[in-house]
Amino acid sequence: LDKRMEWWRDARFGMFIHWGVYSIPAGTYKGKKIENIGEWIQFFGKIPVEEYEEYAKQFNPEKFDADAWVQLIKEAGMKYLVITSKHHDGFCLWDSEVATYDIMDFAPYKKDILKALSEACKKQGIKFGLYHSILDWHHQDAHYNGNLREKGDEKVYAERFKKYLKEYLKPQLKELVDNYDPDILWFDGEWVGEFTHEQGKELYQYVRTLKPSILINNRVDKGRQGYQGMNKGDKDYAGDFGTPEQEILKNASDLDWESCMTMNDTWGYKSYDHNWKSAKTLIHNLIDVTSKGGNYLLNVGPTSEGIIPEPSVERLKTMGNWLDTNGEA
Ligand code: FUL
Repeated sequence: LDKRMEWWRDARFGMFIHWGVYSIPAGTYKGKKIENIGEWIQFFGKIPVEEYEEYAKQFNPEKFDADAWVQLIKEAGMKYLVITSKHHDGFCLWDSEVATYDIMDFAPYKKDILKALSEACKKQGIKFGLYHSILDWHHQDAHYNGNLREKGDEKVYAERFKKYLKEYLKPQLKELVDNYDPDILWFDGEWVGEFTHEQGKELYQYVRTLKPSILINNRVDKGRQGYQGMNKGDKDYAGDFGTPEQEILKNASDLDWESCMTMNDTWGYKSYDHNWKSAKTLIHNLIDVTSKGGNYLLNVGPTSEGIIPEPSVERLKTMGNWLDTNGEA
């Protein structure tokens, strides 16, 4: 484990990218501002799947420039990125063979976003990670606990979920590992009703078999144990590192953990969220996290055109400058 974790422990600072179809409504549905985090607008706005699909048909981020994004990552002093290959809404940022709800088959853009980014990362020496949601609001068999499915026989749903794991989720993970050679798989949405601890352990093993050196977060398993993270010594719990969210642990230097955080109050882009943390606060957080043995995974939510919002860019550059003058944390 130590050998496998080495680069990640040294890395300290990474970029989280929440990007997808939700950047089109950008927090507003039918003229109404929908409360809560932007990437959840389908859920909180109670938007029917067919209606949400209309946004996907408009997703055409013509200003997206993979090299420029990775350049910014470097300027910020970050060493890795984690981007949403698929968030809870189910839309895929690559050309999935088991789905049509993806950037090639469903949206006008017709360019493989993950391909561009993974290549830019390789070229510029940045590690490449993928966030992949287990929960899926678009797939009929994978959104128990959502507001989009009728009540029914739990046993039937459990069977259907198994089928989803076998015929949809796992093939997708294989595509992702084979085609983009990710360094990290960052799971989420593991709370989905039918998903079990046994399935979590199995999923972990499956991905490790595909690529033995890959790192996998704790949300691959059920329950987010210990520090929202790893339960030290609990060998039965799958995952390589804990993932406290919007939170800095008090004292956990004996654990591998990564604190993910937003710069404003949303992960996915919301046009009217201007509640930015100051660069000073962000630098303070970075020091706080790394001094306690954690990594800091700081989020950006690009627009539907493919632009990283200017307030984020400014802050990232300020952080990079600070790191240049004050030495790496
Ligand atoms: C949460 C998700 O539900 C949010 O949308 C976001 O991706 C965050 C990092 O993890 O559990």
